Amino acid sequence: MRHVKRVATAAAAASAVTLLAACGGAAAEGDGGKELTVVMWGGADQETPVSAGVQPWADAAGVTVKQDSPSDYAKFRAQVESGRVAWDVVEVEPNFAHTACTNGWAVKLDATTVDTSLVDPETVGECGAPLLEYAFTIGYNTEAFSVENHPRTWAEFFDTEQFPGKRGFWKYATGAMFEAALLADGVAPGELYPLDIDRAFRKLDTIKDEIVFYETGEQQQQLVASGEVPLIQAWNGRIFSAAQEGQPVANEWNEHLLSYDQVVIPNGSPNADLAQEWIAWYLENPKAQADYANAVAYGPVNDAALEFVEPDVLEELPGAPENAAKRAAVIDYGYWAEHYDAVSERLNEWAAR
Ligand code: ABU
Repeated sequence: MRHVKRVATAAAAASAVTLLAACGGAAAEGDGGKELTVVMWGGADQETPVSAGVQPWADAAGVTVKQDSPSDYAKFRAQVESGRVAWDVVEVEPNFAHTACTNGWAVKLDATTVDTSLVDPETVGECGAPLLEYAFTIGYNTEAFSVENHPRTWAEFFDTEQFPGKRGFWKYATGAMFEAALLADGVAPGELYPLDIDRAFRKLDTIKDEIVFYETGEQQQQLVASGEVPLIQAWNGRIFSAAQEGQPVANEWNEHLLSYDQVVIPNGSPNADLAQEWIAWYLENPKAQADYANAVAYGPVNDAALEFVEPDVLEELPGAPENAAKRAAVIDYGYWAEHYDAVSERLNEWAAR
């Protein structure tokens, strides 16, 4: 994992906040035992990072793992501001990790517990530790489009005459729809940032009637596998795991956009010390990361994991040489830390029109 772009430490916080008392979370420990509540993006593919990446640590440490989903930035902030924090570890995008850290919604990684030297420093924030590397690919339904004849570029993804049917995008501004629209409109990959949002909206206007937004990874898989939305801007691992289950879907890697997620600890988490311990364990455990990669084909964050990844899965990772050669760009989360709120507001208004 060597290709990501750090969130600029100087990036302005996207939102102002009045932080209420951050102590004394609301989550009670059921039977007095140790608990850790983990929040990710939901669906079957949340089971794997938990079973491979959290449970072995929990079994050894005598901790009961609880889960919630999907990650939700408004809920995260509301929990912290109300002082009633039920979540302990939350998978988020790096721009949110940065914003949460700057505003005091997330706690800093404890350097005496968490050894971040084990992973690419570009992926580490003051509050966020990397969990996985992934790519926004062109996901397609293989019954609607063949391996030989499907969109291979974002320009073709936007071409509804040559490739008819609905197009799916993640409903969040960071879901890479703006990057895809600009690439489709002819912007050179190296000149994507700062994003020309007006130009991106003009391009999105051209296919607006065909756009379907998904909220969770599970919806993404259902929409493309059912053929309801035969073309979707996808998370590569969701398409990989659906294909493994026999669903008629495939990733087109050409012009993919590289990304990664981090985990953060909400300020006021009732089990923040355990959360720090788990993060430390995860970064130190290549086998756990490899088990996760083998199931979902997301890139591990500690390169030592690669030796435990199955050869056929290695080829499906964003860092595989053949895939990496097809990369259009790396998502710039420094840009997004600054612009997320404003672009989200515009996106919501545009979608509602
Ligand atoms: N943001 C991508 C998360 C990976 C997944 O849940 O499939």
